[in-house]
Amino acid sequence: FWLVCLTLFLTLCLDIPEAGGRKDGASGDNPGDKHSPRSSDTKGGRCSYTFIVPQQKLTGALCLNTQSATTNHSEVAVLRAELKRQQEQLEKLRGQLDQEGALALEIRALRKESNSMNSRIAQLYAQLLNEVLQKKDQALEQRRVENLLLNATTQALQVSSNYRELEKKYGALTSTMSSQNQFIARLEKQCQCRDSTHQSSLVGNKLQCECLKITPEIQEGTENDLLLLFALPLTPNSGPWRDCQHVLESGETISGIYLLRPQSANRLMQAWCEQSRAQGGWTVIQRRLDGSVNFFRTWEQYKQGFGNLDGEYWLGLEHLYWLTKQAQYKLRVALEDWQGRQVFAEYDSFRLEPETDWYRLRLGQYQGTAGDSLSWHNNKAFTTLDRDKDSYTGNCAHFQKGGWWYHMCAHSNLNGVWYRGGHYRSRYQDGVYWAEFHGGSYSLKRVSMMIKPT
Ligand SMILES: [Ca+2]
Repeated sequence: FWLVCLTLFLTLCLDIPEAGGRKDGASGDNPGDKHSPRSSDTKGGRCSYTFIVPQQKLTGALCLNTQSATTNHSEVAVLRAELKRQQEQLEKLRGQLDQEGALALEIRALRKESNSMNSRIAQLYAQLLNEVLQKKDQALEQRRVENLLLNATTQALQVSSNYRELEKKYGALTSTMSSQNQFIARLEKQCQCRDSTHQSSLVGNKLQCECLKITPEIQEGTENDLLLLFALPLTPNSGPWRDCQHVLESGETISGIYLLRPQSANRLMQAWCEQSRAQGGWTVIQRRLDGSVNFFRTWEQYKQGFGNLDGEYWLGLEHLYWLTKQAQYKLRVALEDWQGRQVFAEYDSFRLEPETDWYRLRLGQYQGTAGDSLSWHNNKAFTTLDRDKDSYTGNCAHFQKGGWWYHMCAHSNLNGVWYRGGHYRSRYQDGVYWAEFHGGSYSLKRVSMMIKPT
């Protein structure tokens, strides 16, 4: 402001022609005396001041009151001081202005920064919001899965309790059955049933079934219970037992089909119990007698078992594993040729490793009349047409047409092709044979494998 005023002041009052000093000098006065004041003529009355311009280059301006005729040195000093003060003030203001300018720049920079920060914050907020929403979705999904799991667990519990209930019913039915049997026995006497001394269990069972139809008490159970009842083995007492030795010890001395459940096994199975030969108590695990069942089968079938319990069958490797796991068992192999000659091979221990070890055979000491054709297979894994675990380059099961604990390949194979008549003609050694008894090219008539706890 002071700068502006001073400029204005100079503009208004500087009506002196250029180099006014020169004019004054030309008028004849002493040009060297720069301090001597001069009164102006005030032509035109435009300005009431007269400027005294020094001869050397002018660095500032002096304005003196022309009204007072006698200006002295002190007035000039005062004016100079005033000028100096104003100049100082001006400088100060300029400094302030500079400072303010810097401040303004700083503020602008800060504002810019703040703007960019704002946009960054907005971006982060959007991101956060998105994440929160996602989390919420995940939580919902988790809750849904948890609910599903809970439902499944409830259902499993329900099934389990149903199963227990069924087992109870089954037990009750068994006892009913037992009392029915007594009732039937009395009826048989009364009706003078033709064959009161049962020649075979089968005839006995048929009689039971006929009598059951006419017994009113049996209809107390539901239809399902009856179905369950008749699906079970046709023996007077329905078990399940640990094995056929257990069956025998329970007083069931008739050979036939029984329901078994090995200890610590969660599966039920049916097997033929041989109760008359070799002191009884034998669980039959394999049998051949008429070639009615094809033994050229897959791993899964050998694992689960196949065939007919009252004819040719294979009990199943998994069943065998569970059976032989519960105690020490011995194995008896009974063989009969086409001339009716019967021999046997017994091994004082017999068990299988689990499926993870391919049901590897663990066999004890041999004794018997057939000759030892199985020890060569001891510690060998089981091989089927679709799972080659033998030591031969090819698959022995392909050539011998049945699953066995092949080595390279076999001294015995009771799961081969059942050829009628003994000696057979085939490209491969694929009959039902026991090498120590009649060699590899003789297919035996009847064979069975049985186990019993020692
Ligand atoms: Ca092989």
